[in-house]
Amino acid sequence: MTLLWSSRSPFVRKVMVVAHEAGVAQALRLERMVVSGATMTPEVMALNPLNKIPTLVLVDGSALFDSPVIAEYLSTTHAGGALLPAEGEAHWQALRLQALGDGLMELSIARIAEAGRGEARSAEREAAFQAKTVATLDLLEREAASLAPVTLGSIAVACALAHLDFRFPGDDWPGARPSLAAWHADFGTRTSMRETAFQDIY
Ligand SMILES: N[C@@H](CCC(=O)N[C@@H](CS)C(=O)NCC(=O)O)C(=O)O
Repeated sequence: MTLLWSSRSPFVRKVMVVAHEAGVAQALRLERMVVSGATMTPEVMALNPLNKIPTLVLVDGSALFDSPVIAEYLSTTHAGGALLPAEGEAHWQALRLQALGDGLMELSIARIAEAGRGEARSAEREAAFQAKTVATLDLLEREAASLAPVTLGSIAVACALAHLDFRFPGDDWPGARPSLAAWHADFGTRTSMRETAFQDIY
């Protein structure tokens, strides 16, 4: 399998962490891509018309996207479903946490894009992105105990928080959120997280 990959994408990191936790990281060939919402990358477009990474190319040449689909594929096909409980409250809790983690990532990407808009940069839009980020972090602090099982959900949240640390070190989100910070520090010691650290290379 080939993963269209970047060392800077939180969505890519999420599926890489899932691959490590599922024991299939060695089966992935990584192909580095430089993508941007404002341009098209032909190698990505040929496989995923949305131009987004991660995109996973299976052995038969077909492509899977987006990251929740790839994460579920790697989890349920290769880890016996352990990272996504099959049913019941645990199933929906894992997916809900994944949505929160993915949403945090989207907000961070939006903040980066806004900062790059030069004169068109909008303080109002930036404030809205910040407010949604803060509200999501506050919710995760209240629900930190639910992050204990290693699932697609807790992995997504861990990667979103790591991406905040990577891109917005001045945010100091851990300062007022001791439970979330303690959980994240502990999660960061997992081999899957240490093997997939963000790198700002192009
Ligand atoms: N919902 C998608 C989001 C993926 C995403 O936005 N990836 C970014 C890189 S971090 C990307 O490929 N951007 C290029 C583009 O939007 O054209 C997922 O979960 O995979």
